[in-house]
Amino acid sequence: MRQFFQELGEIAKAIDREIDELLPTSFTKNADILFEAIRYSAISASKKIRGFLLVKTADIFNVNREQSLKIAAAIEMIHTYSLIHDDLPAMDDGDYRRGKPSCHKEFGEAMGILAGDALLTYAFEVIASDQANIDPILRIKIIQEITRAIGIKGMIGGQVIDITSQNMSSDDLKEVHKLKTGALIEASCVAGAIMGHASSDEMLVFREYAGKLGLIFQMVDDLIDEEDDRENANANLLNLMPIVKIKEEIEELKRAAIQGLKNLNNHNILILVGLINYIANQRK
Ligand code: GRG
Repeated sequence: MRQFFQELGEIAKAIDREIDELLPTSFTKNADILFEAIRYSAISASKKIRGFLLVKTADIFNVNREQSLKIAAAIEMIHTYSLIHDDLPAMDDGDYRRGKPSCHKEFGEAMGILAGDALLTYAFEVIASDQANIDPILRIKIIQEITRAIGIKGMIGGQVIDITSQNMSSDDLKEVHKLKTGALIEASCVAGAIMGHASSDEMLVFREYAGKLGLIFQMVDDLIDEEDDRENANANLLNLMPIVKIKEEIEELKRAAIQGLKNLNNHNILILVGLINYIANQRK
């Protein structure tokens, strides 16, 4: 596990450097506040799990790091946008994020909305641009995968169901988890596989693995909520299933995901096994 944490830390730093280089610092003096807000949120204490997943999946196919880090940085910009918007008063109304005041608390609500919008838009500018020399067909496939994951039938749809639904069953809530949190995690892995020209069979394995990883991620987050102040909490599996059952399901999802990866018969998948172990065991 020590090697896993070392790699996670190194890649997180490399993604941070990439984001730092990619993000513009200025455009016109009167808009400098926007760049400050974007950098405040995007370059901060984040684990960079989605970007790590993308880079390590791409590594399996020996994709050039310059290329995978660029797309990983874009994925992390999209993730940061979702957190900035999720923290807004109209959503989860979060005062703190990544160990400091949330974006709108620091820069005001309007700037929070705009910083999120700008990060989302800029991420696609990065992916579509030719600066990393990625085959344009692959760029389109990556954009297709990510937009599907974060759009109406993905993250946004999941957030809407979460906000508007009452009396969800545990299965309903797991579907929301898959859309709201899992879809971008799945897309991160699939984007790495797309960059590596994975075959359709390989693609399926990565999709299955990352789909399960995404669901585990949110199920563990629900478990963590047990210790938190849940006055304003969203729907949580803890209210719908016994803890022991949630833990059993996490173990079963993990087991199935690892088995799928092992069927690829490739030694380089071990880091993805490390990742799912790490996510499943986080403060569980
Ligand atoms: C409002 C557009 C919009 C979307 C909101 C993604 C989403 C939909 C909501 C997620 C909000 C949230 C806090 C979910 C809980 C899962 C969680 C802890 C996400 C944080 O992800 P980490 O732990 O964060 O990977 P870091 O800071 O390490 O990047």
